[in-house]
Order: sequence, then C-alpha cells, then structure tokens
Amino acid sequence: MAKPGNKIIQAKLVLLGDMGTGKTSLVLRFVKGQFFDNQEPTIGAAFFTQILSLAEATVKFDIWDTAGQERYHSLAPMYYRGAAAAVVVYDISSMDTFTRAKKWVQELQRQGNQNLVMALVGNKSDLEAKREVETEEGDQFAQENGMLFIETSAKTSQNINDLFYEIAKRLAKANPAKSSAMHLNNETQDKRRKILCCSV
Ligand code: G3D
Ligand code: MG
Repeated sequence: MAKPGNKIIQAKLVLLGDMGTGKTSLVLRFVKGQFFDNQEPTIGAAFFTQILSLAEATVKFDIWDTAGQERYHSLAPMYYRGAAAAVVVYDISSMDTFTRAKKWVQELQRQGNQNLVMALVGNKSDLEAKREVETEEGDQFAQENGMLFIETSAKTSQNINDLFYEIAKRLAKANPAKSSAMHLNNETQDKRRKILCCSV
C-alpha cells in the first residue's frame, strides 16, 4: 500500500523478444502468480497492470506484452514509444533468441529515449541442462549497454519479483516526486490489481 507522502510513479513497461521466450509467462507470474505449461501465443499484444510498493515509491506498472513474431514487428514502436521501461527477453536455451534480443536492444537505442530503463532477461533458467547462452554473455552485453541483467524462470518463479523490483527502484531514482494519491483511492481502477508489498 502507498505510504503517506510516498511518491507515486505511473510507468509504461514494454516486453520485447522472440516468440516463445516466455514474455507472457513472466508477466502472468508477476501479476497473477501463475504459470502454464501450455501458454497460448500472444496475438498482437496484451495489457496488464500491477502495483509495486517500495520504501521510496509506489510504482504502478502499465505492462504491454508484445507478440514477438516478425510479422508484428512494425507495431512494436507503438508499444515502446513513451515507455519508461523496456524488458528484452531471451531464452537461455536458445542462442537465436539471444541474437534477436540484441537486435531489440539496438532498435530501442535508435529510438532515442535516453531515460528508458532497460532490462535484459535470460528466461527459462530452469533449463540449465539445455543452456546455450552463458550467464556471462548476457551479463556482458547488458553491461556494455547500460542495462539491468537478470536470469529468471517464469516456471519456478526464480527472480521474477526481483526483476520488477529492480526496475521499480531505477524508476523511483529517475523520477522526481509526482502527485496523485487519488489514483490509489480509486477502487474501481485498482480492483483487479494485486498489491504487492516489499521491504526493499
Ligand atoms: P512468449 O510470450 O514470449 O511468446 P510464452 O512466451 O510465455 O507464451 O511461453 C512460451 C513457452 O515457454 C510456453 O510453453 C511456456 O510454458 C514456456 N515457458 C515460459 N517461461 C518458461 C520458463 O521459465 N521455463 C520453462 N521451462 N518454460 C517456460 P509451450 O509449451 O506452451 O510452448
Ligand atoms: Mg506471449
């Protein structure tokens, strides 16, 4: 819950990355605490919201989960334009998805929002036996590009909350105080949102 005097940040977050890397699964794990072995492919894009309360701020995420297929590529700018944060996802068991993730990072850099908080996520860390992308490779690329880096598993939920907490922390640092306790009093708006609270 928002603490009195705590700043509130509304942040658009976009998930990008190849189809099948686990973007929808990551969001469903974060927003609903669920995971499906047979996750329906996303068509176009899907929208989710979630609130995270940190000690220093309450962050209200508007999350756009994109489809990832090449045929939807031309729609991507619609989702990353105006975003405060972008999460680029690859699958640690597929080098092709890492190559594709690097391309997304380059595209995000070209679109020129200097303040964009970017995270590189190596998902499916539970598939260690099938790993094709070493942790160091992901970490190094992320460092070179000023991104957060984390390996996650939507399946086991490893590091999923940490990913969003780290992004929220960076957003809180980057954002000057913004008003609007009113948003949090709006029960209709928040009815479907699960409020997570943490002590970080
Ligand atoms: P996408 O939204 O990036 O296209 P999805 O990816 O979330 O639809 O996930 C694609 C497939 O990967 C799904 O399986 C899903 O269950 C699986 N998956 C997602 N995250 C993980 C993970 O962390 N570990 C493992 N082992 N699998 C994961 P299907 O069978 O439906 O293709
Ligand atoms: Mg999807």
